[in-house]
Amino acid sequence: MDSVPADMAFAPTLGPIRGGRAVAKHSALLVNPFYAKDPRASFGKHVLTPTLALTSIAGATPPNWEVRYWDENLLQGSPPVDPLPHVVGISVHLTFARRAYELAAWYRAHGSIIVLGGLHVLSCPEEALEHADAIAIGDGVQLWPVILSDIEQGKLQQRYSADYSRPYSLDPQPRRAILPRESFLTTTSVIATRGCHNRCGFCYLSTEGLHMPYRMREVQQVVDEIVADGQPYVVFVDNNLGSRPAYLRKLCAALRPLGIIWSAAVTIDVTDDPTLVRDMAQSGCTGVFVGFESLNEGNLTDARKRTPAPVDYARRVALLHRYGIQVNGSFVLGFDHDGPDVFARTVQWIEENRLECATFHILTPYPGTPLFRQLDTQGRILHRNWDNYDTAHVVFQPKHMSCEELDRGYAWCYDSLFSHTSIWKRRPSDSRAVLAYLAMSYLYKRSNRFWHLLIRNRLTAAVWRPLIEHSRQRHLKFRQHLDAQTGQYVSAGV
Ligand code: B12
Ligand code: SF4
Repeated sequence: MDSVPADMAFAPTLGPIRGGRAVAKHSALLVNPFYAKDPRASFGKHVLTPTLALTSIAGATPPNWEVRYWDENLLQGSPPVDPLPHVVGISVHLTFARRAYELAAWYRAHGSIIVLGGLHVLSCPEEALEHADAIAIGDGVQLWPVILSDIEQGKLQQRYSADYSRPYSLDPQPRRAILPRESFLTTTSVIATRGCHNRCGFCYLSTEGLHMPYRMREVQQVVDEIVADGQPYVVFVDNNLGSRPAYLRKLCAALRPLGIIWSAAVTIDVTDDPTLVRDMAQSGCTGVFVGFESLNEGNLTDARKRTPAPVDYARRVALLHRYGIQVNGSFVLGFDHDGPDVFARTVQWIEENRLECATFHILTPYPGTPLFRQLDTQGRILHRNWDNYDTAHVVFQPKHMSCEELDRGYAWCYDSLFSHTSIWKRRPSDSRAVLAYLAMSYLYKRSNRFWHLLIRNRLTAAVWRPLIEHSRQRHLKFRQHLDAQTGQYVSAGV
């Protein structure tokens, strides 16, 4: 395990308050606060693509306001105060809530107006309100222009709320021009759908008070955004791009002529229809992030996750591989049916099925979810220090193992998966794809010092762009091959 460089473990120091400055009228600064990085996971994931929250809000900013962006995780030091923003909008997730509040206090002391929004504001509005001039509960795209207009008119309220039932097509395009383009693998984080057909008890989507019906954007809107940003690789940040297979098929048809490559989070039932998997591959899908969560059916039933049975996961993974789609499996550890054997069983399964990548999470009860209520009622919540609710720390008492066992088991899973032996075991069965797989695996999973260097020096895009272009070219060839053999089994492992 790599050690964590100081600037990835601790937020930048905030300088002394220099009062008496005039705010720059009609200027807004949008901030993504710092969070500590897990040394066991890849640092690369933090600069894969930006959160879409702030670019979406920037897109909804009225034209008479100037808007800037600051992401503390890009390691460029202390956030800007010169010129002093009139309004500072900060995104709050529970893992960086404390930092968001520190930033709020700091900017407030300088004289800016503080607006807080994001998932944690929805889960814990009273807590957030103590640190803000105004809070936005729910969809910031609807609320942000109203808040700015109220500030202009001197009638700012403390709370603003909007649910997610408005037609998605009414949202303006996110404003990606505010991003430092050199700092991300790709700036095209894009969203096509909102919500999910499931409501798993541990997922933030089941937070009390969150009303997020499944919504799909016009396919053409999505395509226009992708074309406008001009990047070869697109990351869909949807909770589950595969919730409506008919929509996904339509989207694939529209993406196909663009010649891009893309990845997305889907549930494994996307493999119910092999022709949909083929359509995904032919439109440029090179990787999917799949929440398998657990290989134990009891855990899935307890979580109320509607999903194919774990015994059928292997066949489904093989189908994705057959169409050259890499699988990053997400596994949650510490459910009530998990004993100390869960770690070795999970890693063994991942290796047997040659998942190119996996992400492990210690079960984490997000406030407001059914899981939180259940564990709280059972007296199993250990503390409410949100900093550690990052799925890398044990914050509840597991049923069939000790907290230490869960903590050690989690670390062991990552150590095993990122080991030379495991990387080699999971190589694609097509020998032509092995070299590219090894290069990507080593760069992504075993180069955290290198990532630190790239991020600090804003070299992420410059270094990754040739690799992405190489993958895209390989995929275009693979697609030709698929086109020629439509309906047959192909193993390219791109
Ligand atoms: C991209 C992404 C990442 C990126 C970047 C995250 C970042 N903060 O910079 C990376 C890969 C680094 C990442 C890492 C992690 N992530 Co993440 N991530 C996402 C993902 C897929 C998309 C986020 C996004 O762009 N959403 C789209 C925007 C438009 O929606 P939104 O954020 O809710 O914003 C809206 C409102 O909340 C509000 N709003 C938000 N901010 C603001 C600010 C203002 C001023 C206003 C007015 C309004 C407002 O308006 C927006 C428009 O409606 C979400 C899942 C999802 N689909 O949301 C998970 C998600 C946010 N991640 C999650 C988790 C758990 C993590 C990790 C802890 C996982 C891990 N162990 O690695 C890490 C740690 C990072 C951290 N501490 O935040 C959870 C959070 C759960 C929770 N209750 O907090 C989510 C919800 C996934 C899930 N289903 O569990 N993540
Ligand atoms: S399937 Fe995934 S996104 Fe959907 S509710 Fe469950 S955990 Fe959340």
